[in-house]
Amino acid sequence: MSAISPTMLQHYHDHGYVVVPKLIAEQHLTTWVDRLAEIVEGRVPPSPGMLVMKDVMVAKGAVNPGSKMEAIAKIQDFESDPVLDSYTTHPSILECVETIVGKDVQTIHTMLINKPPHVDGRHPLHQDLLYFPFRPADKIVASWTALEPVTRENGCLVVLPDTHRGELLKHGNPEWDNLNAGYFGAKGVDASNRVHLEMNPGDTVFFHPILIHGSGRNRTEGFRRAISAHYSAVDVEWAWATEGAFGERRYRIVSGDKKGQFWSGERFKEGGLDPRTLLSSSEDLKSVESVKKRHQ
Ligand SMILES: O=C(O)CCC(=O)C(=O)O
Repeated sequence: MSAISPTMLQHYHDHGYVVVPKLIAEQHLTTWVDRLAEIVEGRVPPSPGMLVMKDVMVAKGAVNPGSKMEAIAKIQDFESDPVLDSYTTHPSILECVETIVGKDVQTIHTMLINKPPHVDGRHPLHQDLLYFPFRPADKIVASWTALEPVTRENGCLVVLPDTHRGELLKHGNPEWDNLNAGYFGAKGVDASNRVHLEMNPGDTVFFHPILIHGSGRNRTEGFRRAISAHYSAVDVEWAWATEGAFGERRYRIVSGDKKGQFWSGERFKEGGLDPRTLLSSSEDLKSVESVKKRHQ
């Protein structure tokens, strides 16, 4: 049975997000953190298609990390790693996802965000729909699970409630000195109503892809780690005119009759949206290209 009650579902529809306390048991969280360590410390090779991304301040030499773990900003696209993928297919997560977007879902993105101490590590306020070719937006949802206590001090998620009812905004580099590649900020955002989501290990927030959100700096000596995936219903349409800056990707169906198959809808809609028009400058495009290159 889904951990999202009708009242919680109403909260999601009204405000664009809902936090489900203690959704994931501690033993799973430990497994995923241990796997991160194995990959980062070179004891297990990154699985095919996985991007292990250094923090920009470490990459620039502005910070000298005290350990390999302190150097990493995130792991992206971990679905070919069976240990991390057990998050993507965790029954409690899938039940909640289906409660929100309907039966039969596929994964469209996965990541483990590390946020080490001593680096900037902030994620500007943005909308995830910027990165996804599928529509309608209501059939997409993010899950984000705290792997350790997540507080204002260590850079918890920040959301702007109700903004999921707005439009997808233009995004760009907010001109911070140390912004990780591929991190963009939505333009013209009023952040005065922001809510900080402090969470305990295993707590999971589900949020809408138009909800404006981001995260703060880690001001502690510890890590702030979270594991996250995006899902959509299988019956979505491709809205982009191009394959987009993040390249060709296969979308794996994780529930329903077609479980294990890949999304087979038509790509590249004629007259559709060119996702590059959502970025405000060619410099921003270069930043996306650099992520793409490292991913190949
Ligand atoms: O975990 C974080 O710090 C921010 C994650 C996020 O907002 C994202 O990747 O879209």
